[in-house]
Amino acid sequence: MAYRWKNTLTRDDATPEAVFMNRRQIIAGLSGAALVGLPDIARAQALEPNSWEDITSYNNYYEFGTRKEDPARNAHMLTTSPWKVRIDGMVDRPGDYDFADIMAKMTIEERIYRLRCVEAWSMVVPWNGFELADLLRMAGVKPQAKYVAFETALRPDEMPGVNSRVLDWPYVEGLRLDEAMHPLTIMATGLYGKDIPNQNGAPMRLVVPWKYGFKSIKSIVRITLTDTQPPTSWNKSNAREYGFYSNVNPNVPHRRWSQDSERVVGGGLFAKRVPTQMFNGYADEVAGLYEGMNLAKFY
Ligand SMILES: Nc1nc2c(c(=O)[nH]1)N[C@H]1C(S)=C(S)[C@@H](COP(=O)(O)O)O[C@H]1N2
Ligand SMILES: [Mo]
Repeated sequence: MAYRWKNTLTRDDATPEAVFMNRRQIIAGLSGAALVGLPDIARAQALEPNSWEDITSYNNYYEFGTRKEDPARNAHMLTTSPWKVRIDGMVDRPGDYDFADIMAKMTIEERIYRLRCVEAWSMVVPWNGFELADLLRMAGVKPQAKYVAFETALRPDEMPGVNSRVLDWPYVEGLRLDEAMHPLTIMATGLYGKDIPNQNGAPMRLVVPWKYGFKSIKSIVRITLTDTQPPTSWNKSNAREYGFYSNVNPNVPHRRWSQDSERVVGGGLFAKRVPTQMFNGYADEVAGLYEGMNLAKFY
């Protein structure tokens, strides 16, 4: 049964993208029609997805360049099939898993989440994907494991951006095991019912909706279960500005800008700024993971 966060109710059924689906990216979420008859309070909370155009042309994927338009221009160079994902470390069944075999075993559903970048912009994305917990259970997590480390592909021939030393390649990220196992944490494999475009992290990228966007690492080739906190790219690059946890928190400013509001991408003349919410609006679901942590502090 699909886990449904209360605000993941809507899709804009006037959006033409919604009608495109393929066999691998079956939409199992609520259709727009399901909104009809909902009380106004539910509509008011509902997230209106950004357009396909917004989501696929305004990206951060530094392996393809640092400007927002670079990934859409360059990411076609990435070969995503065949694709292997090494799952290793503290697991019962380590190995090189074929992405197609993973897809055959996982339940794909739709999750409409807000993505909040640490740069103070956001958009609402109708992902298709599966729960990371299901993949980790497939590999069998050993009891000693406390963290999950992730690694992006590093292909200098296909990724023009890795010739720049803007980050230490490959891009790496990490989660605490309980964060990784949380039902909101997904591996996204699709967008608007189609295969996820390369610029968004094909064939498989992490989405952790209550954390700043840089935690949602793209084009994953390796997942390692470990008992020590793994290094993460932005923390290695600047530990004073980017923490390991990096939960969305309007009360903790970035050292160079406020985090208390965000620019909503798209909208043209109607572009707006909205207040940033604690845990990006997912506090009811995830605040319990951080009991005892001082939410006024930088982590
Ligand atoms: N490998 C890799 N993953 C990455 C990034 C990156 O540069 N390289 N950028 C991150 C940042 S900063 C954000 S905001 C999101 C953007 O995801 P999107 O382009 O799908 O909106 O991807 C994250 N994942
Ligand atoms: Mo970001």
